[in-house]
Amino acid sequence: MATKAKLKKESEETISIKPREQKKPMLMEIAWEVCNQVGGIYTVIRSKVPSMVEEWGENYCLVGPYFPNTAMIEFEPIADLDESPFGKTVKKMQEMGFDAHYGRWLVTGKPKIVLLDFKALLKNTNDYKFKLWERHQISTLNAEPLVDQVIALGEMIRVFLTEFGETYGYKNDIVAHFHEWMAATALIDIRTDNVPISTVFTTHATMLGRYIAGNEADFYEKLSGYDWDIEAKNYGIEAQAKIERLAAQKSHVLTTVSDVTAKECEVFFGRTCDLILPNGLNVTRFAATHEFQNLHMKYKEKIHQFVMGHFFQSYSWDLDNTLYFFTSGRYEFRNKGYDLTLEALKRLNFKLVQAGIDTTVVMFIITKNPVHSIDPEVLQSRAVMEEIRQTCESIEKQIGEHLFHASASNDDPNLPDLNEFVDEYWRLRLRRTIQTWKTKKLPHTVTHLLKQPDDITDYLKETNLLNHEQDRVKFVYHPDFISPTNPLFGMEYSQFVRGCHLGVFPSYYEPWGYTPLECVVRGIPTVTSDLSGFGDFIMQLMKDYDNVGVYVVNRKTKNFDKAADQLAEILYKFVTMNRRDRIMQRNRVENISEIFDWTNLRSYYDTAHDLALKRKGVTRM
Ligand code: 1S3
Repeated sequence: MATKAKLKKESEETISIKPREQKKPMLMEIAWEVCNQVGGIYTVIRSKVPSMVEEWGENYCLVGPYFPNTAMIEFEPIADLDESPFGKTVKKMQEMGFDAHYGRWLVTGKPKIVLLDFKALLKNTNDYKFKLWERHQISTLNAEPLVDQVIALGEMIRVFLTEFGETYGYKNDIVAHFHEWMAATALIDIRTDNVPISTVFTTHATMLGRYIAGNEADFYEKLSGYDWDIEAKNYGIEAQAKIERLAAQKSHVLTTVSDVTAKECEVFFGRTCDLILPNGLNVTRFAATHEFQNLHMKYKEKIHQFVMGHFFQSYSWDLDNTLYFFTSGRYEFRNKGYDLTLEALKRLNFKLVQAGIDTTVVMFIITKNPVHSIDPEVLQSRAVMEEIRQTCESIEKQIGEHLFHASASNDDPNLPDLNEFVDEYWRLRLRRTIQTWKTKKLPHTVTHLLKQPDDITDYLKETNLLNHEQDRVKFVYHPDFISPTNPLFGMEYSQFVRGCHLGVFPSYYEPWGYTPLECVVRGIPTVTSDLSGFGDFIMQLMKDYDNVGVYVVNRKTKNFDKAADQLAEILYKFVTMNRRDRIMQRNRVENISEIFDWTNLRSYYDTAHDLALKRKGVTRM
């Protein structure tokens, strides 16, 4: 990989500089998603913590926004501000009248964290906006409300970093690592003010890339010809695009998460990325391989329960001959490849019916779109099925007790007629419950009452993929993320992933893409695309990726129709694989998970921080 060669050169240069007497450097990672889960950046930061704490110890601190509801759960204040430069700076800020909090983030690794409550600053937003325009020519006219919050938080981060430098004493040995434009106005300011802090900026997607790719065909073909300024005006995102661009240009070290996004950075930021920082996870592997296979069985059983409650009210089939596919992520119909996934599944359904294959595929689409509530009919069906189960358990108990008595008091070794052991009440109750449950209606394709139809429901309707009995591919569109409190699944997302057979993520725009990686580390095969950072990374890393259980759809070279064909073929092959081969494939995919452990991938971050210090003339000890 070109990037790796570059990395190596930089670190050799770094080593050749003689270390001078100095304190150990300080590292702060700053992001909107510190202690504030919005999307993938939260996963990057949170999962990386143990590895970062291992390297930086008490010299590491995270900085993010203070939101009381999240802080209540994830944040533990340090009551008496300690004597560390972080504690002292927060104290200073409090004395200046800012609402700054210092403590520990209650995640694995328990790092130090500073949370800044910017609420009180929102009333001054117009002044900050004027300053942004005056100093950096960033226009915030008609910008979305998030921009106001970002600017207010940025002002607090600026004060914090400037004060931190004063408290700690500038020795050019402080690194501030900013993630994404939402944390980046402070970077622009401290660079303009010449605050002697080394800065790293990581973009996890470009604003323009996300917008254009989501709306226009041939984004990648046209990429080199886009004018960032015209497009930013076009999409009404001038403020966001300019903040991002200036942060990228002014940082000492510019990084992104994949080679795919690095190309966008060149076009939209006018600067080449210094380094690529691939995303990892905290990988926990079991001593015995069969452990994760057992977990697959355990959680598959839970999904069976959902499927019975959801579908068997209308008709039933053999659950032992059923495969669970899923896709999940932010609701970006084109970018996340939901359009391609649906089209390929339509073709798969046709192929399976044509070939007379009796395997059933249940496709779960897990994303988030505005809903009123869970559909009461869906809940009702599940509840009645639970009643059937309870009735069966009562009958089972009754039979058991009667059978024991009959057997103990009878000399006849033959099994008595078990029917005699169930009394009329339970027979009737079971029959009535089953009768009230069964319906001729088709099983719902959507589990919730959506506020309005969307591209997914439109597609299912237009193509008549409405869970007909003869369809081999069934759909469950769940427009909310899965959580243990959700009454339909009652499981964690990670458990749901384990219970499935295949994750399908053929994204069109995906700087990295955690979803396929989350499958890999749980030993679940997955589909990705060569336009996603993860897909591109795996293709550079190994040749036989599909044999390992990572299938890549070639969206770079294939148009939508051909890519849909390729995906349908991949899915068809997967469906027709035998159970033994699927088990072996799960072992193989789980086997590569260690590559993505932060203990291996943190080194990319180390290089970025070393380089940032080096560009200020410091060598990390
Ligand atoms: C971004 O989150 P997204 O889903 O909006 O950042 C993630 C973390 O780097 C990345 O995995 C994803 O591709 C980006 O799109």
